[in-house]
Amino acid sequence: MLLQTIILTVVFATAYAAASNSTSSTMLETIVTTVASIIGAAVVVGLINQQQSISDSSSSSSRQRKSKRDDSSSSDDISVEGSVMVTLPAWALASWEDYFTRKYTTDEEMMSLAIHLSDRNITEGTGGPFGAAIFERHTDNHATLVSIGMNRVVPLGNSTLHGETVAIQLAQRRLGSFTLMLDENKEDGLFYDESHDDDEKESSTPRKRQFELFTSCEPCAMCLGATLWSGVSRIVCAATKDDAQSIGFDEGPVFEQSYEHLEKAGIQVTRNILREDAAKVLQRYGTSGRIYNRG
Ligand code: AZG
Ligand code: ZN
Repeated sequence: MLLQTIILTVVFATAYAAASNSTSSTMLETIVTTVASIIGAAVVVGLINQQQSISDSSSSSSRQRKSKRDDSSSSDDISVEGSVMVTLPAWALASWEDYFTRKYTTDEEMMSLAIHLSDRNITEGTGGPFGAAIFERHTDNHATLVSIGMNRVVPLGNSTLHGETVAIQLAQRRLGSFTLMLDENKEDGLFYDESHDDDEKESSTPRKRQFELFTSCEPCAMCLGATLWSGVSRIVCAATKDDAQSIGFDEGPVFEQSYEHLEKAGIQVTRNILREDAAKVLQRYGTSGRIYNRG
């Protein structure tokens, strides 16, 4: 700004001097000189402004990048380098209303949705043959749908987007919490008020909400871990790890002890619900679908 003021002052002074000193030049020449000086000054000032705004924006975005690194509580960074998109395919969004308004009570009803998602994902070419859904179980035993997921590894170029991890991420996003271990009163069920004495705690401890993960196939090693950290209180599986491995998928280090670990952590495990239906979907994919593994 200082530089611009100096330039304009010099220009006006030059123009004024030209006008007052000229004895030989005509009035017309003086006017032309003045106008040309002003236009020249305007161009110079414009160039300076442009240069300043470029350097301002680059230094503010580098400031922004730095502050994102330094301050984990800052708001979302939506730059390509600083964000990841996890999306459901269009057909799933189109069926959203239908899926969410259905009545769910039995394990079979809920698992049918997870298997349907795995099957449709193959038909529509929107990912691998795995589907999942998270339900909230209510005290009268009926359940409501919280989120759905299907394998999105190849279409979204992201090896972590298995059916289970997509459903977990969308459920947590929807509930605004990094854990599904929530209680009826608090948004984040991890922390109880320790100022209460034990008697009070017993009578006033709010009921823990129950979220259940249904998956069309037993989880791989990654999804076992994701299930543990997700805060769900139950996992229900259809096809087995062997069914997935029989068509070429590598499910990683998953052992019977892995399930025991989940149980010890308070996560109820139920397996083989509609296993044959889910295994048929895997078989259908196995004949023509892309098996991606480490290679
Ligand atoms: C997989 N196994 C399960 N259970 N779910 C997925 O999305 C998978 N992708 N690869 N193996
Ligand atoms: Zn997985």
